[in-house]
Amino acid sequence: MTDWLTNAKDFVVDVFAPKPKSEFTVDSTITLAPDGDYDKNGEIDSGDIVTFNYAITNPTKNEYPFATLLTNIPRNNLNFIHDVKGTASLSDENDTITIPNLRIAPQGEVIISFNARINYSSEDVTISTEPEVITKDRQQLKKSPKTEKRAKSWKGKEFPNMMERKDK
Ligand SMILES: [Ca+2]
Repeated sequence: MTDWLTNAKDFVVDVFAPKPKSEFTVDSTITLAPDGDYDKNGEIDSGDIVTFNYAITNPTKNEYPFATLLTNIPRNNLNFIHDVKGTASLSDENDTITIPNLRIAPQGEVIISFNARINYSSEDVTISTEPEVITKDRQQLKKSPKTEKRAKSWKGKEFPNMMERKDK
């Protein structure tokens, strides 16, 4: 193999080799919840239920007891927070959602998710989260970029009958 080709191959291997994570990270996604897509169009609309998912990764040797995940979710476009997983406590005070009392172990990972229904709205609304993890002394460990999704208005669709009784 010629030198330039060997060099090129080494370069490619180096670029694509998985690198061990060394930084504290917090990632978020917003997806349609299973069975949350009420109008079955595969898109997020007002009235649908979405899942907020968070993955906190701590590759360091430090333990963070009593850490808090600030979702920075604007709470006003959401209702019916349910199906909370990965945490025993969730606060939806102060118009946002906060997950307190997390124990983040050294080289540990914390996965949290919950579902929320998007309010019925005659306007398109944006739902978003900008996750941030702070220590018990309120020092910032990590703040990640905002994840946002557009939820379409119910205009032009049949307005669902909220009073419909399911138990008849
Ligand atoms: Ca939908």
